[in-house]
Amino acid sequence: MRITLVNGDITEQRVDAVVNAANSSLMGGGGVDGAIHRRGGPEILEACRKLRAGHYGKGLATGQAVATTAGRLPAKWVIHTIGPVYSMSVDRSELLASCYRESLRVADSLEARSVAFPAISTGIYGWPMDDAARIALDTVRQADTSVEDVRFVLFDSAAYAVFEARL
Ligand code: AR6
Repeated sequence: MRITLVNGDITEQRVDAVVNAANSSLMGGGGVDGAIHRRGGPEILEACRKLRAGHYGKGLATGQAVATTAGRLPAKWVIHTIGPVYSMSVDRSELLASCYRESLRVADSLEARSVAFPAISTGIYGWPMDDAARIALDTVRQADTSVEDVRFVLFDSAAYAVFEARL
């Protein structure tokens, strides 16, 4: 597996699957979730509504992942995963690692070979970037997956520098 880092916008990535840092409602939000729904168009929300009407009536649990169409994005699928909110008192690292593992598992089920990840939980959910980068890179490196190309798309140069130092 090849791991690459990009300083940019995940909605512009030409990959098989783009991972969304969503929330359990799957109904959209701010940050990368807002950007993906804006650029991808209403088809993505429509697909999320169908998931909620079916198997995911209570929403998606933290650490899990599920795929929808990517709508108008230059990707085939969006894999929505729910990162944990950072906590100083409870160690939720395993849930953050699970987001990466489960996303790759869903990617495998779609036969996706290239996947773009944002730095899950490092925005609104408050996870410190350095620790998030360690968990992201370790988990992806150790994953048993057929995905060949994993791209971490970091929105700003500070986040990029942190991932670069860890890689
Ligand atoms: N491309 C790549 N990375 C981005 C982009 C983008 N277009 N936009 C933001 N980031 P966040 P979370 C970075 O807050 O912390 C939503 O409301 C951002 O700089 O998007 O997992 C959901 O609905 C940060 O480093 O996700 C949830 O309620 C990283 O993406 C909640 O936020 C993640 O920031 C999830 O919070």
